[in-house]
Amino acid sequence: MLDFDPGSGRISTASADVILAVAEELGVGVEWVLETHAHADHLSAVGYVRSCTGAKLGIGAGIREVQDLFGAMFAATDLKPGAADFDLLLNDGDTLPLGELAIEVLSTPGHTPACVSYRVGDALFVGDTLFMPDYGTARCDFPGGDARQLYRSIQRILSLPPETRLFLCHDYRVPGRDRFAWETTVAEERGSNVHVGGAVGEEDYVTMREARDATLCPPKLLYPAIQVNIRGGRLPPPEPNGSRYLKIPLKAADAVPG
Ligand SMILES: N[C@@H](CCC(=O)N[C@@H](CS)C(=O)NCC(=O)O)C(=O)O
Ligand SMILES: [Fe+2]
Repeated sequence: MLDFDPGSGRISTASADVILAVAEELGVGVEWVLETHAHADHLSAVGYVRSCTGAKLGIGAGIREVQDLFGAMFAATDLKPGAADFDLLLNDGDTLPLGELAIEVLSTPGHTPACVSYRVGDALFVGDTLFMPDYGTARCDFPGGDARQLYRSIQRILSLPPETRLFLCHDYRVPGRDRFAWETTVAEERGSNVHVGGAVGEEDYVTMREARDATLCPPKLLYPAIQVNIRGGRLPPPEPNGSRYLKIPLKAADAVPG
């Protein structure tokens, strides 16, 4: 991700550079930069990584829907037609070569329409679907989100072999747990995920998820993140004065003059 300070508008690549340095130390090339979805809480560094490495940028084909929803909200007329800000629009079952391995794409929408997971051998990168068993699952109240769809995507993940290792996008560290975590297994999620573990049915899940979502605040970086991430990590174009801006759609009380 890009480091972003909303107060000053300063954006830096320090965190991304740490990852690029690891690749360099290992002597490996970066062939693919694969997004699990257009993140709504941080600015993606994929554009920067792509420009440093020549890697191809992939994302779920549902990004077209996300671009339609948010492109209109931000009047982002510079979006390239056909989601061409991305090199690859991935669909369920697509595979990408990775040395002697292959990366398999699983469509896992619900948190957003573009959500995909990536399977490499017994490892699955699940994006925002499941979180650690003690935290639960992703929210479904962003535009295009759907709790029923997420439930079905999660059932698909949980039907994989129990020993499948799951790598998560976020860990919100529940109170009482002092360490961050990023890896779990299908067996652990099936057994004890607080939202879907045991035999939670679809209707109960949807009721719970929608009730919880109604209590959540938008992520602090929602608007900045979305404007960069639907552009494949590209900043918005400069205004006539040469500066680039991130917009905030206002919801002002009627009494406030416009
Ligand atoms: N407080 C966080 C919220 C981030 C957030 O909403 N995360 C999403 C994933 S992008 C989520 O699914 N959260 C689940 C939850 O809070 O229950 C922020 O401001 O960034
Ligand atoms: Fe997310």
